[in-house]
Amino acid sequence: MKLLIATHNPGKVREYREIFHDLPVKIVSLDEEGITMEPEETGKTFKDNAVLKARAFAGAGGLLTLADDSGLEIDALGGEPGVYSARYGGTGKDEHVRRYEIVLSKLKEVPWEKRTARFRCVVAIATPSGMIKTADGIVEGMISRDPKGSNGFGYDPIFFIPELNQTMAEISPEMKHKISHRGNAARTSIPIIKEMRCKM
Ligand code: ITT
Repeated sequence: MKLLIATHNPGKVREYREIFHDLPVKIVSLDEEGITMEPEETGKTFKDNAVLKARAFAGAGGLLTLADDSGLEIDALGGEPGVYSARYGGTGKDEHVRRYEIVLSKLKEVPWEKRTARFRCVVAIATPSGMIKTADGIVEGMISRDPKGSNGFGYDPIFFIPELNQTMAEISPEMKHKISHRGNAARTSIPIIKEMRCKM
């Protein structure tokens, strides 16, 4: 049985492969299945967009499909970039450095105690016949003053975890999966995947 990880973000594909390494399904990516469509993310919430992506790709691929919508919520910016995390400051694919630099410059005058933020992830799992379930995860942290570390992807170099005294890009992948929004959402989704696999 295949599980399609329906994302065009290679960082997400890598993380799901690692988190689900002992799940009794064959993890496949959009590239491996030759699926090139990119549904427009018109939802106002992470859940709306996760559901929209999972439905569209399950229909296109005919497989049990997992999609995630995720992002960074910064309290001092009223929850921005939120659902716009992948498009903050433009839609270019490889512009994550520019994106976190925009965040850092917007927070220049913001004192440390007001730099609270969280990563949020909603996972949606869909079957081609239209069954759909969701799971979510969260991790709290602070926006650092400077980027640090080269692991992970996206905003990880500026997401500081006080308990570990490191950014999300400095910790190991194993530690990231243990504490992260995606790790938490993925673990909650394991029984859902096992159940839906039996109904395919
Ligand atoms: P797909 O829609 O194809 O899955 P995407 O990258 O556009 O890829 P999202 O719309 O869910 O995905 O946007 C998520 C963005 O939030 C992502 O591009 C990063 O900028 C940020 N993000 C999400 N999870 C992250 C993580 O674990 N570490 C760092 N940044 C993350």
